[in-house]
Amino acid sequence: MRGWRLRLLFACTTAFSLHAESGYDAWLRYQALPARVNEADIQALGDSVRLVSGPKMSGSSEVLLAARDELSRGIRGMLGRVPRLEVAEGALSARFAADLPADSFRIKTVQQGSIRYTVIAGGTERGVVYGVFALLRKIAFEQPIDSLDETEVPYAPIRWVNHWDNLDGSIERGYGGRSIFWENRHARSDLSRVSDYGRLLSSIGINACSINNVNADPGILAAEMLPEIARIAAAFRPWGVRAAISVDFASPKILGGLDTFDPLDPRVAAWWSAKVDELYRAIPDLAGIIIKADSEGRVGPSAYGRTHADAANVVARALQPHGGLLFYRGFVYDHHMDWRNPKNDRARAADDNFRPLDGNFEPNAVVQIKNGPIDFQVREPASPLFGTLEKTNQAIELQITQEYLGQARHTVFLAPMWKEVLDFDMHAAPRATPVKALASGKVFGRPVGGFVGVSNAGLSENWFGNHLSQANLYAFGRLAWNPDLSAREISEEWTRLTFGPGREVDSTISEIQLSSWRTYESYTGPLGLQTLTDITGNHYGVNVEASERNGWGQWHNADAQGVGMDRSVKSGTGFVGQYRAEVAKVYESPASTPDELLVFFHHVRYTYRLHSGKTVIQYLYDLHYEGAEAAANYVRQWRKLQGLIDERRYQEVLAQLEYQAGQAEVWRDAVVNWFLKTSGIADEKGRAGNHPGRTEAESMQLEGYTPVPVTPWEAASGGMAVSCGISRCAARFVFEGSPGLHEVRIRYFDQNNGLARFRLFVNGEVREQWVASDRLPTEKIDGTSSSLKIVAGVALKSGDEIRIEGSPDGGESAALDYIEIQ
Ligand code: GCW
Repeated sequence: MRGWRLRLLFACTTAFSLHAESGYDAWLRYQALPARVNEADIQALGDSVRLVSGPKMSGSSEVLLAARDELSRGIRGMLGRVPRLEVAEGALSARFAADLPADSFRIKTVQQGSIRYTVIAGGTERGVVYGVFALLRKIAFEQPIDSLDETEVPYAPIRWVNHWDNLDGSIERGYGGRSIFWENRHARSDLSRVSDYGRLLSSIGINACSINNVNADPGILAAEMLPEIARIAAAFRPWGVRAAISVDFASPKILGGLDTFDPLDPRVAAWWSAKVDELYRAIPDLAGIIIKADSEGRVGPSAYGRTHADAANVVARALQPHGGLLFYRGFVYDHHMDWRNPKNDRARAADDNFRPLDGNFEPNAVVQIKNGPIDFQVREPASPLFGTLEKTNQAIELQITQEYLGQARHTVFLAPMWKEVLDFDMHAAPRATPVKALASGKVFGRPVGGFVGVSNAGLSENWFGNHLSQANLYAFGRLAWNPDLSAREISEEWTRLTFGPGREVDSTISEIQLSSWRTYESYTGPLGLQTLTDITGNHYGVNVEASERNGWGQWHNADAQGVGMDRSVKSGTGFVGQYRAEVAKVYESPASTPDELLVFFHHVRYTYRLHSGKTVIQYLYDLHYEGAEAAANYVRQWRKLQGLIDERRYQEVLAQLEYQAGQAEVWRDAVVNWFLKTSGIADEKGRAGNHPGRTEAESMQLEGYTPVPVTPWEAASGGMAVSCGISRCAARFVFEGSPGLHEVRIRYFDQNNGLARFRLFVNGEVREQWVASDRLPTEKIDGTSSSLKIVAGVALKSGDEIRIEGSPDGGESAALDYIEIQ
């Protein structure tokens, strides 16, 4: 009987759960749990759930009410019926919450005689919300909830996200639509997205969010802006998320009308102090201020010969009376470096700049350090600065938005990469000193420290523009709360909550996620080459030489004999010497440097043998083929999930993975061909430079199309494309392969300045047509616009004519690269 009932329920809820989902609820979907819909499960919680917060706060604030409503929403969604929920005060608070540190929580089942109830206690109200989300996760994971007794304390007090949102509503390096905060230099009139975002942040323990770009518009501090910031802060407040802002260091001059912004000028100090007072009158719980100075064209203390500590401190002091924090970014470097000088090295910049200042910062100032010494590349070693600062607060900055990591068009789950950095032992003291402990202030007993993630979620329905990219925000929050969690645990949690439950679903998605960073690395920049992208442009498409011979310092020094930056002390830039001796010892010689960072630290010949025994060049070839194959495999894996998850997200992720697989081939061919040409060393397996079944467009019979060289040459097969300068052009050739059903793969270019149309004909009959309507970030024919159309199941025999017709539109010339028949 019971079995039947369960099965029936299961059938209903499965059907129900497959309704189209937009991704808006992310991991807070609260899907009905078929196996648990019975009274016993609800009764496990007792007659009620009581929420109590530490004595410092009042018992009925909006945070506690949000916590109660969330609990009700979650339990109703998953279990069908809600027990009594109470916000309790007084004795319960003294008994369960009084000893809890801020932001921590306790969940406990209490049995008093015949009365049983569950208490969720928080050191602060925020802790209560975190406890609520933790209990809801337990229910979602179908863990026992009938005799709970556990306490969780967050690893670090700073668990922030930064947004690089501009006041006009655009987002620097944002890939999920426009700003949820700003439009047209005002806070949006409808801030419900901010509130829903606050809920997501709160669910993973994030307690503050900065709301404007670190490349800050001075206007953020204008008097008329403060009420707007206050509205955004109010939308976050019920979720225990505090707002913060980024400021322009020249504000005293630009906005305040002073003739200087010299941090040591008393008028400047007075201006900051008055401005910060004004800010706190409008937003009493403002979390703090972030400053990017003397970096990438931003002005800073160097204008007056002052130090970064002087700059940080003048604002930090203004914040002190209000309990606010000042974050000063460690991302300071010269982007006009002379590449001809082999001793120059951008990687040195953070340590060179901040080492001499250790101990000179105010106690509420925090140096915010990017995970690696360069800039969010696909792989970098940990920044040596984590191990250098002993008397200065620090926080690690991780990038959730996938700037150099596929811009939410490639699935790249970042927890495995972050874990490698967080767990890396910097040997800064005789005991183990992993980056997570240093950044959190644990090693040198700093008062504050922790984690900052650059999130840049936007107005797109699924927040990031890619359903699978949501996992990076989830992972960031979970790691900031507990960096000892493994990448696998996090990915399994996220998958279960976001797409599950379902065994096949859980394992397939988790496996894709867990391998995705290494897959991306293998086709975009293995061995520590860094992401081989257009570094002076959109940071997206392939462009192997873009980082060379310019002042930005992301050089990899590839020449005919070898590749890599010599950063050793003995013969190179000396960067290795910035690490503590134990670490420096490993990186100083190629023999002891791990393969995956070899060319980050050393210039080696292409014939140099890795620890695996392969030569560098063969490894580069092999890995690019493996990476592209792994990306293609994601599509196959994903297809198995049809019918097991809702159709809308199934189709959207499928389209994204298919796109990624096509793009991985462009990367593969470009990087492989580039190294083949530069090194002159053949691929042992004969793949590099050989493309079976491929006909270059420039070698077809052209009607109206003209051949054009592509820049960079490696972004197009054979270095050439054909482009159409009239209203319609065509290219044709005769198929000479074996008869049967074939896949016809057309590589064309889809810029963002037009909607060119294409038609594929076989023997004069239209077989497929499409519009090049993607919004890829380029107006050029290059590695970014290179796109793939696959037409499957085309019956062909030798002698058939394949003809492709292109109709340009706007600036888009219906350019074609090749057709490949498989
Ligand atoms: O990675 C670079 C980005 C810039 C960014 C800068 C920074 C906000 O390309 O867009 O500027 O880092 O972190 O300040």
